[in-house]
Amino acid sequence: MGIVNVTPDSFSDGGAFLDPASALAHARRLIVEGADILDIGGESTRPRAEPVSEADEIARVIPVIERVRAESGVRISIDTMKPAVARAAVIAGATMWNDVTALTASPDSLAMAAELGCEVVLMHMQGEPRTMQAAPHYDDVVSEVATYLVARAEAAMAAGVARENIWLDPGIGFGKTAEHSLVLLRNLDRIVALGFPVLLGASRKSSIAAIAHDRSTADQRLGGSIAVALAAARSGVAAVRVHDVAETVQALAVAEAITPHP
Ligand code: HH2
Repeated sequence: MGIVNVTPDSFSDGGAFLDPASALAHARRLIVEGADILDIGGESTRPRAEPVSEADEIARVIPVIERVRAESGVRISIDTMKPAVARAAVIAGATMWNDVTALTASPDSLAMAAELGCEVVLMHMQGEPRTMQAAPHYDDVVSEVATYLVARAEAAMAAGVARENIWLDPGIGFGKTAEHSLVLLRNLDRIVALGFPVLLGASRKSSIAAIAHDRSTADQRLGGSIAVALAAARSGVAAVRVHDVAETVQALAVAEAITPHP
C-alpha cells in the first residue's frame, strides 16, 4: 500500500503533494513502482496536527481519487476519520476505508461503513491524535491491542459490515512509545492470528529511529522501514503501508524468493 498524503503537514512528506497535480503524479509513480493499493489521505494524523474541515478534506482528496480511478485499476483506499469523506471517496472510486479511529470518530461511522459495503481498516489508537503521545500506558500492549481490535471488528459486523471486508491494524506509533511499538512488532503473529487480514504502517515513523538508537530524520529511515516490512511479511501481515514503494517491493520480492517453500 503506497501512501499519497494530500496534506500540508504530514510528518514525512507534508506539503509535497498538496496540489492535485503533484498528488496525481506521485500516485502514478507509486503505481508504476508496484503498489497494489494507494492510500489517499487529506488530513494528517501526526501528533499535534491541526484538524481539517470536512469540506477541505473532500476538496483535497476527491479530485485525486477521481483521476486515479479514471486512469488505473489500482485499489484505492481513503484514509479518513470522517464518514462523509469516506462516502465521497467511495462514490469517486475508492473501495477501502482506512480509519485510524476504527470507526469510532463519529456516531455515523459504523452505519456508513456498512452502507458503503467497502473494505474497512480498523486501526488501534490509544487516545486521540493531538495528545496520544503524551503518556501512553499499557499493562500488556499486545493483549490490549488485540482485545480492542476484536471488539471493533465485532461492532463493525454487528452494524452490518461483512466479515470479509474487515482488516485490522495495530497502529504503530498511535498512542504508543517506541517500546510499545517494538513489542507489537515482535508479536505481529498474535494480531494475524485474530483471523483478519492485517495492515501495518511503520514507514519512516519516529519509532524506527528510536528502535535503531539513531537520530535519523523521516527521510533517513528507509532501511529501518524495510526491515519492518520484511519482518511483517514473515509474520503473515497482508499489507504494509509505505512511502517508498519501489524499494519495499524489491525487498519483499527478494526475501520471498530466498525463503524456502516446503
Ligand atoms: N499511519 C499514518 C496514517 N494513517 N493508517 C493506518 N491504517 N495505519 C497507520 O499506521 C497509519 C495510517 C501516519 O502516517 P502518514 O500518513 O505518513 O503521516 P500523517 O498522518 O502525518 O499524514
